[in-house]
Amino acid sequence: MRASVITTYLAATLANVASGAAISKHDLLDASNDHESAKEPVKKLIAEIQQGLIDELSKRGPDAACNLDKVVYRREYGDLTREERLDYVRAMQCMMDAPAKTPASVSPGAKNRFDDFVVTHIQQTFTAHYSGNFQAWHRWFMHSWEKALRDECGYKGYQPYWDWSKYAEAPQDSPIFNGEDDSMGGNGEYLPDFPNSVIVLPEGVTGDDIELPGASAAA
Ligand SMILES: [Cu+2]
Repeated sequence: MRASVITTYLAATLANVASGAAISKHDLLDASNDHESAKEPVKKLIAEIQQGLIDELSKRGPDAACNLDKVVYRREYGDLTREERLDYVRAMQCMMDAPAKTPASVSPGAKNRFDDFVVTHIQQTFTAHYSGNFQAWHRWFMHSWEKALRDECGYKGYQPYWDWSKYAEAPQDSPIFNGEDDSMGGNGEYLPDFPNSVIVLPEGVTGDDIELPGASAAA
């Protein structure tokens, strides 16, 4: 699967950047052929970065504006409990039920609070992407989304993330896309004749054996 090759390429790249070593053709070949082993250096790198942050924040003491007591943890979607996932889904739907703040003159398509964030991302893509703003802009964007979920929809957790490398071989089976009521939805039905599609999906796991949540209940 192409996704796993990209994952392992990134894993190898990150690992080599971290160690300061040059990336050889051999490393890339190894990474593209060995998905599992390529994850280990990335896990190690993440653990080192987290420990470095904890060490740094520990030194600051309780009176610092940003200190260890104020750190929040964002977890992988699959590591949330079922109750936590359901709370996230509920809060997301709450945002979709709340009216947009974006004026129609800015985007008539923004109908709800979820759309506000979609529109903001679409409209600022060409300045937020392809530039040095990329990481800072997205961190602020996700923080704003997380804050809106909590402040406006009573979400109790923090923004989860998706470690797609964990599920690259079968994303349709992952907790985030398995179609259960505590997921973000399923794979949808395969559309064999979709002439205007830019991306033509291969038949297979996108077959009609997978349905969106609620589809079977409604049938
Ligand atoms: Cu973006």
